[in-house]
Amino acid sequence: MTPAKKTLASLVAGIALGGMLTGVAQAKTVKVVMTAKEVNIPIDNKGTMYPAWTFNGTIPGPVVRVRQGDTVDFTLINPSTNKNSHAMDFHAAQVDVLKEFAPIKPGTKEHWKFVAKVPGVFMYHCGAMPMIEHIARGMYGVIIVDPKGGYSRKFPKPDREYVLVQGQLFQHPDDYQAMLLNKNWTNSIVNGKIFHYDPVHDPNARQALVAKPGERVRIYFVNANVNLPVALHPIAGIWDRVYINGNPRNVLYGCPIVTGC
Ligand SMILES: [Cu+2]
Repeated sequence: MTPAKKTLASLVAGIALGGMLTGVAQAKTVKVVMTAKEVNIPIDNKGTMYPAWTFNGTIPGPVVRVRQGDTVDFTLINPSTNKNSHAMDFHAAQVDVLKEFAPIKPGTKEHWKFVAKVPGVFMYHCGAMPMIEHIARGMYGVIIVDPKGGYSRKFPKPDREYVLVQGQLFQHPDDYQAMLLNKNWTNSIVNGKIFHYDPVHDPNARQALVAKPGERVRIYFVNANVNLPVALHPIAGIWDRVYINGNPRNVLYGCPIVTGC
């Protein structure tokens, strides 16, 4: 197995978050608009292009962040330039799967709302068929639902936050039968690129996760692999606290590896 094929994600980087949770606040409505884009994008640090399907043109799609109790006012646009139907499935939403999550054709758009009732870090993804191909090609992302009570002793305020989303890259992007059988996958990607933040294994890597000594860093991790679990391990370190699915009530202490994601 090559280093690229390891599912042990080297913890080196991610999408830095700016908006941090502060005190208790009133519930609000958060407008989110996403456009399904079938585009060629670089899949590694050298710039190798890949025929991706995306939300807003990137893998993963944009991070959505709301507070528990907020209403997400969502619009999905599927431009007429696309060849395929697309959909949105927020794992933070409790709605009618046949209605809100239904696919829409190119040249159309849809609008729906949901209340984010449960705190945590949730995947979102396209649910159009073949779903495994839409996800493997890049139609996934993260919604963070901050707890309505704010920070606490059990859920202390971090100094830095990062979002890491792991995906699985397949040799043939349109061979969904191989994806179902977990065949012909070639690389793990973190936030859309092979060795994205890993200058140890890739001299072309230009980004890394940074932190000063003594800082508390919170990682929001989502496994968007279509057919593999992940064992997320900080090399030469131990997770101080792990919140399963990002819910502050699901706290574990002193974990070297997080499995079952
Ligand atoms: Cu799709």
